[in-house]
Amino acid sequence: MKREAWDKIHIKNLEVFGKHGVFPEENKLGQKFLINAVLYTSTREAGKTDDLTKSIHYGEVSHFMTKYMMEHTFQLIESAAEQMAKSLLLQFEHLEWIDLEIQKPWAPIGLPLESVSVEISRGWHRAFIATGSNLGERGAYIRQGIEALKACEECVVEKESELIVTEPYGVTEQPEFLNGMLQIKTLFTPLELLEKLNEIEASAKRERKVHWGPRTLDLDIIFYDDLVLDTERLTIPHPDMQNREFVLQPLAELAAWYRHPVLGKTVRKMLEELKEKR
Ligand code: A4P
Ligand code: MG
Repeated sequence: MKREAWDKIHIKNLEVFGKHGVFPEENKLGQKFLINAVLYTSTREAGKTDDLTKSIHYGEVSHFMTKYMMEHTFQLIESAAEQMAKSLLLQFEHLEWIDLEIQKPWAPIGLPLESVSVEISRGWHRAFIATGSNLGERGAYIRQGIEALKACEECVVEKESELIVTEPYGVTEQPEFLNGMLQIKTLFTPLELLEKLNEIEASAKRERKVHWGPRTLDLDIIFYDDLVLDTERLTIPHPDMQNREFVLQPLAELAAWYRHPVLGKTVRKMLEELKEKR
């Protein structure tokens, strides 16, 4: 869901005392900070039932932020905002997205400014990750990959497809593959997610030798929200997914209705068309 589509809870000018700053006296004496937060969530269920547990307790969020700002010391308000936004997103179940502003009204720069502040926007993204292996203990490598993603605090594995045995595509002179699909939510940017996946592949002793060749573990990003990204290191959606039954079949198990942001077709439609071509 797009950020604009969520409901919002506003916390305005929460005053906290902290010791963040690049000057030693700031870390020693401390000063006043003001926090503004917009919490994106769905208040619909809480609104209908009058049940606080279905929403985000803004009192708890305010106390959490106050404590966080007091217990940590950062040089930069950029870091304070970044780390606190992450902790809030991990802590509060119904929090999908947050706009967080940290103001420093007494910034010691020797000039009469009213205030300086940093404002960031952070939240959960949905991504689909294709898993593949055609060397050694294929199932164990894939499970190892899934466990590594689960162990990473920035990622939550929401759904896993069945693993299917597939004929090699591209370079056909190689063993059969085991393929699957994961739906995750993640706080990582697309590039950070790629780096994490590469790290997990490397720990499964993957060696990049032959393009399209055999591998112990392959983890590809298929979709990331409805982002369209073309860079040297990363293409999203995966540029060849519509031609790969070993991607579309497990993806259809999790999200047949998902519409490709460039081709405009659902996963189910792409899979049907591919099967017709066979
Ligand atoms: N890269 C760009 N976009 C992406 C993306 N969306 N997700 C870059 C992941 N990586 C992406 O990939 C090379 C580089 O692609 C990455 O470093 C990243 O910067 P790689 O996995 O190192 O190289 P590769 O796998 O040898 O090449 P390629 O083109 O990624 O191969 P594929 O597409 O992974 O295909 N047949 C069956 N039945 N099942 C399979 O799983 N897999 C392949 C490999 C061939 N045939 C197969 C299967
Ligand atoms: Mg790959």
